[in-house]
Amino acid sequence: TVDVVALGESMVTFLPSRPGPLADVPSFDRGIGGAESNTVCVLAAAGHSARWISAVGQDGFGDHLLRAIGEYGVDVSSVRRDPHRPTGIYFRTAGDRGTDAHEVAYYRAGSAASAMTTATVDLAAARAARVLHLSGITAALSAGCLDLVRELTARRPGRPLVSFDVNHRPGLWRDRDAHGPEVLLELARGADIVFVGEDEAESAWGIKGGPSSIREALPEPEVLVVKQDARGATAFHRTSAGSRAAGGRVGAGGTPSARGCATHARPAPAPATFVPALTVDIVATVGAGDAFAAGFLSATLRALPVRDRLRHGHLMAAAALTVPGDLATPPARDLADRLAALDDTAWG
Ligand code: KDG
Repeated sequence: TVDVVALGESMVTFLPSRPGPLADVPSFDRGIGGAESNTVCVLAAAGHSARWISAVGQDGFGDHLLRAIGEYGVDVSSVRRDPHRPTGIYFRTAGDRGTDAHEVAYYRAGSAASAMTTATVDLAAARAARVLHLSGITAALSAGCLDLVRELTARRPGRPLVSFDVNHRPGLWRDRDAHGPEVLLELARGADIVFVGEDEAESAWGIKGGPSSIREALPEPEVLVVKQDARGATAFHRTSAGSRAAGGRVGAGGTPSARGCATHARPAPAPATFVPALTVDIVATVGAGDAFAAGFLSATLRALPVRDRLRHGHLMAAAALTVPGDLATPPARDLADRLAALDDTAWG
């Protein structure tokens, strides 16, 4: 059993050498991306044992992803090599520094990862974790991938704590039969920890009233984290008697059996905790949500109070916001020092 498993598609990413529309960018730098592997790389860099589960092609891009993600200390031994399908890639353009006007061009339809199903993925390896991190992107890739996410978010005895980042990508749902927003709500209801953007909840689900309205629509998860862009984030954490969180191996969860046998008779009300974000000079917002989830989960695994989970999330997000690519992973010691150096006034 590892601290955290993340399952999802990763891609080789191509970052523009200068701002401007895709048609005008003359060259690109290679990076790696994929929301779930981004999260698990940051967690591994923070000292957690971590595994990434996916499929990549039997090609050079697949080799590169396995090597690059492995170099973060992530176990990639459960990633399947598919001889018949390619590794997905994507290109990104950039707005001028500090603006987030960018386009994304995916080349991932028919990729090795989009062909993942419950039959091809090692489900036991996915479940052998304290936390299993998933996102709505996987559900959008294919009917087989959606079944896989449904299987892993089904409440059953002994499952790990399931973390779900909604990650609504309208472009990926466009050609699918399933209706993305409804599916994402259904999947989020099955998770223990849910991350969603306030703007995302409005665009996907039409929820306008901010964090408390989102919580009303999504009372089931033990922990709901609403990200509010540069302002901060609000977490609802149900801890009182009557909830499934009767204390356990990780801070946000109960014992596996207590969690797995969840009846959601009536969820106990969850108090809201708001922590403002750190102010940074933003280079690119890509990967910030993934890093935020990593910080929050890292602090959850260490059973820290919810305020500190949010602080860790903001700190990791701040690092990702200040680099052009998806990933910025300062060494664990550096992070600990930076966190200790921030007194309460830094958080507003
Ligand atoms: O969160 C960053 C991701 O969006 C990026 O790495 C690409 O996973 C990706 C996706 O599917 O959009």
